[in-house]
Amino acid sequence: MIVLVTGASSGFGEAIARRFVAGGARVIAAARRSERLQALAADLGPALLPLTLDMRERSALTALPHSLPPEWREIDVLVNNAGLALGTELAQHASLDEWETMIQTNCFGLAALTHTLLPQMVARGSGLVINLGSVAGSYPYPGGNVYGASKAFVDQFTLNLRADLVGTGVRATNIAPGLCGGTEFSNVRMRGDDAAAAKVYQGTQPLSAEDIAETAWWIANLPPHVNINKIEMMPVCQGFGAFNIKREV
Ligand code: NDP
Ligand code: 8X3
Repeated sequence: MIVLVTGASSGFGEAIARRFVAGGARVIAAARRSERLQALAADLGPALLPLTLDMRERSALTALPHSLPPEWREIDVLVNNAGLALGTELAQHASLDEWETMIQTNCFGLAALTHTLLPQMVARGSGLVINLGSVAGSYPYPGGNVYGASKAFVDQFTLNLRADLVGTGVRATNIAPGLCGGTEFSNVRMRGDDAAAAKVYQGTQPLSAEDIAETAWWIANLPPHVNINKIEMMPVCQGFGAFNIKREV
């Protein structure tokens, strides 16, 4: 099994790469920070191929798989994991540049890479696209705005892939996690304010990257007639908020 994992330089992507290599797969590990990928390759050996890739660079995405060594080109599983949230400001105070980065990475990059790799999967009559969505794609919260909307795109894109792929043997899944610690997600979202990032997880037992990796491994190893459309995961300590109502006093 050849697996392309985006965002493999940290968090879920790194854990997914480790889990699939441990299970006997060959993994193409993609991200911008090549030194992280080189370290992962040094750790995991020849079953891991590091690939420097910016999900905002359309031409780099469409050049795949031809830019890979020939023996790595038949990709069985695409894990569209690279993504980010930037900021927690309300929409009326948010940065338009940050909105653009989230939409480019979480939506366009994910769609473009899928578009590039789907024809070879369809031609072979098998393949799997695992997209990393979020509970933020289903449930709104203050400050979620474009991040939540980008993950709603991931949810609906996955379902529409399913609609288009019926009869091809190619599968598609949205893994939608809630609070998950031990990754760089909140450090990035808080723009490097590590104390603010740590507070997000204070007093909780969040999901771990390994929980997500195990789920991805399970999905990829189900019998070929089984498609998990969406799997939503939360730590037991997380629940739902009440509707926010502004009352006149
Ligand atoms: P991390 O910040 O630890 O990992 C994000 C990964 O995405 C990094 O490897 C980063 O690599 C990569 N990435 C970001 N921008 C780009 C880009 N332009 N081009 C290529 N790679 C990029 O976060 P997580 O592991 O926690 O998150 C992974 C995914 O899971 C994201 O899509 C996130 O939205 C989603 N998610 C996370 C949750 C959480 O609570 N942690 C919960 C629900 C969903 P590099 O910087 O080297 O390019
Ligand atoms: C990450 C989960 O709740 O921070 O997608 O939006 S949340």
